[in-house]
Amino acid sequence: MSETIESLLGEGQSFPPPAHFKKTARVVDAEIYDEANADFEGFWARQAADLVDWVEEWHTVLEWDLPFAKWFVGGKLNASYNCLDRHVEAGHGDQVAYYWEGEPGDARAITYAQLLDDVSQLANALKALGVGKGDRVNIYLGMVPELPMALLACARIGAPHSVVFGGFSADSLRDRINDAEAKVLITGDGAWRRGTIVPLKDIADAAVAECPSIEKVLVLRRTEQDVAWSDGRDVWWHDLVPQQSTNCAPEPMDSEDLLYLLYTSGTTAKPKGIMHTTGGYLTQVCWTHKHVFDLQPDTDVYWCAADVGWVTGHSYIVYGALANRATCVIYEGTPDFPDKDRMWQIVEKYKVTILYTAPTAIRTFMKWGAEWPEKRDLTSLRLLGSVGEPINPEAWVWYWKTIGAERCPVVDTWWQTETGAMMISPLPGATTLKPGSATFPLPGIGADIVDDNGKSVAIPGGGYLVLTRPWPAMLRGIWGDPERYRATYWGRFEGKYFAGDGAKRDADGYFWLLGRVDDVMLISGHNISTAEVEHALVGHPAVAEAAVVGKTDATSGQAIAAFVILRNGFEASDALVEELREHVAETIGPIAKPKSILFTEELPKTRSGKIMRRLLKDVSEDHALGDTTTLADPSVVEGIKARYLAQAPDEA
Ligand code: 6R9
Repeated sequence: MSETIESLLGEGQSFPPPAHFKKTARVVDAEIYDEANADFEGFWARQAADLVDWVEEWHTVLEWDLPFAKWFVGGKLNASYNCLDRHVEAGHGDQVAYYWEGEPGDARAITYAQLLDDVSQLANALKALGVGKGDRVNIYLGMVPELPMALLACARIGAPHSVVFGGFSADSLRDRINDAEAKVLITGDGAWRRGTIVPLKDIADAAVAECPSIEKVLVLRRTEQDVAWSDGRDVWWHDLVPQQSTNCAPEPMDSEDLLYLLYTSGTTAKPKGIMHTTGGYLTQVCWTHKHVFDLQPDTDVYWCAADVGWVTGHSYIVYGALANRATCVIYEGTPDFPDKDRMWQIVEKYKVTILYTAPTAIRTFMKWGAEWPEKRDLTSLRLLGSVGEPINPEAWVWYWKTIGAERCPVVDTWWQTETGAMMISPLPGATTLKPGSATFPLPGIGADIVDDNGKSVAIPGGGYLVLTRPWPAMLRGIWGDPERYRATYWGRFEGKYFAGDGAKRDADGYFWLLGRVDDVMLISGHNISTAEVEHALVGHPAVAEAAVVGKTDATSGQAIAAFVILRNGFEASDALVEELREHVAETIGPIAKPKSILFTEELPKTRSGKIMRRLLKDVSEDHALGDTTTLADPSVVEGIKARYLAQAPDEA
């Protein structure tokens, strides 16, 4: 296996689109890039007209008052209409919108017609609770079908939603509700996670106790344990929603009306309420979903395995996917419940053709071993996607071989909560892939790599990733803080959006993402990115996952502290520590050798799989731990800290 990987990773290894894939692909040549770049406004205007149904035409494609953009100005539309009604009107009411798989093994298939009825009833229920156009609604649920329904019901009546991921703490929920000044909270009694109940209602109660703006709490019954009740404030979903009419006219919204707020993933300090509006957002999520995934709505079964509480879920489980009339799979639970082949069992059961997941998941599957996917029939798959972090070439190749059987293009999609939609990504019928590279900016997207002075870096070369022109799904600001918006994204390089990521271009102009630049370490005067060292570590056969941070060091300024998860079948030992240090020295150079390596079972991550390096830095510096409320499992970092201090007391 590792020999094959080595030969696949050999110098210049690349993967042209497979002939069978090209035969039916939507885009097979590069002309579209030139056409879009010659006139990006015209390109997006054509997509908006083609892909989206408007109640009223726009009069101006783009008003650009840097850094404030307005797209399709004067246009009116409704996102929920675009996701539901128009498909039912066109005769596709019986097509399944969502195959939902509950963690305990229950399942539902919801057609577009059914979903339209359900969303309309919920929209009417929200109105009955006093929600009007422009009022914010917070949503705090597990991965149940009622979660996408809640987003769409809000969109239907023009109430911006703010989804808080169902794994967040009461404090994070409270802060987000208060920042958005939401009027209603939609939650549930609980959510299933690895066979246990996450007590959503208890957490919500603790949060709402300190949220003066909340008037009503709508509660879905899912896990059925007893919950505390606040009469007058709390309303059961099953008491209110089913009695509503299934007719609810979609509210015509201005193209620039707020569709939702989503608070960024929290690898940085105070969460920011990222604002997304309606017309431009819908246009770009539709276009990218259709072309990057090469979606064939009549035959594909599409599974984005993210959580709806992450931007990936908003754009590619809900808005982009449904606007394109995809048949989608959603799964409630964790990939190892009841066993480590749950994902593959679901692919087999629904004959999934397109799978979109995160590198952290892929590395976990690698760690569990190929025997799990090999037990299942995965021959329905035809395209694989990756998002959330740089995907290391070993994981890419494993995904390509073990899951895709060397048949399915792997699209690595770079984007952010702030960009709203994919920005740098292959078009699978046209782009020759290189494992580990997100390849090129999509048609119409302007991206560049610049140095400290904002000057474009020659090819090949590396620096800061910037976006050079406005794009339709771009954030419109930070809720309540236009100055912070300008300073955070537009303040560093004049006239350019700074993404916060480091990147390099190889001699062929391919983009390689290197992770957040605040994750760059300064070792004896050299800039070394955490991603580079982590890539080197996971390139060793014993390593499943790795995270590194720079800790203060008297001699080198910073020294590298590494945290490593081993693959099944490998034992932690001092000899292995030495071997890994040598391995990094050989791969990158002696300067990048980790000073310490701690073997661990888990790493502190957000639910979207991003390693929270600032917490590992707190560990390595023996500081009090910073805000851990956005962690998927806050206990992980406490455990690591205890072992780190026990292993290296003299260094801490
Ligand atoms: C969609 C999403 C954004 C940050 C982004 C970057 C990292 C996402 C990536 C990737 C390398 C990819 N990131 N996709 N890095 N390759 N394909 O993840 O949004 O949660 O806001 O995170 O994630 O660092 O800046 P969000």
